[in-house]
Amino acid sequence: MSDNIIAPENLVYKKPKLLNNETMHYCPGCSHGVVHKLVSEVIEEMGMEDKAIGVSPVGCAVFAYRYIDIDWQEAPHGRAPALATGIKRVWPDRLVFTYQGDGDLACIGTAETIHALNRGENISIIFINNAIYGMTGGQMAPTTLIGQKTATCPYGRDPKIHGYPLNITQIASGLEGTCFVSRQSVETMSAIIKAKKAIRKAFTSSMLGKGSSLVEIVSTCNSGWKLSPIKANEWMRDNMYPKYVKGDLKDTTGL
Ligand SMILES: Cc1ncc(C[n+]2csc(CCOP(=O)(O)OP(=O)(O)O)c2C)c(N)n1
Repeated sequence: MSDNIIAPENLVYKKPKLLNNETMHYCPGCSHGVVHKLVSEVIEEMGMEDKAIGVSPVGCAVFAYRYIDIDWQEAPHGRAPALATGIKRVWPDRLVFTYQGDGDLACIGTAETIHALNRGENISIIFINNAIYGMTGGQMAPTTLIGQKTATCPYGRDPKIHGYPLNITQIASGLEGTCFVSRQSVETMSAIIKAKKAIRKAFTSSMLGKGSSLVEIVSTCNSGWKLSPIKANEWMRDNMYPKYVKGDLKDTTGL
């Protein structure tokens, strides 16, 4: 089938120019690759290829800088929003975003996350919530669900011992500094289209100086969850969505 009979909005496999030919290290079925593609597409569509600066985390996305051909800065674990703050304040004309997992953003980096968002820094945070520490072998994260088994809670998360799942995106939506807070996913075409729109709105509003934005992507970690990619998507739908409800939690952008 030739490209010219496919409507542009349905052409999902076209590779963005910013995504290079490096072989990604992500596991088959992992959500990171799709989100990398969306971030690349949005930057290209905004014409910000030479002005985008990503801050990569410690976690599975630690090598994000290898795959998307823009400027990157690597942050110590959890410190990406503080680093992004500095970069954006020095270069206000740049599109500055962080790309972080739930362990990075909602555990070791909770303080940096909350305070950057509360200050209303004109940065965007892309938050990959797979309810687990993927890179280090599937330990419990703040976002791990009640009853979910991980390497460090093999009998399931028990709130009496481990506390409750942290809904940091909801907290973000209650902060005065945020202008756009959204929760999306990338397991179906319609979900991918919505996620891309949210990323675009986040990036656009930070360039317009409207404040901080956060887009959570409810994600799978089939290796950490020990499920096939298809089963992982089913598990995500059945277990993650009731707790991490998708949609826009806050939008004061007027966009
Ligand atoms: C200061 C510090 N503490 C702990 C670690 C070990 N560490 C590396 S990645 C990681 C967890 C990352 O999990 P998450 O942010 O959820 O991202 P994922 O790998 O699931 O994408 C941890 C604890 C580290 N590298 N540095």
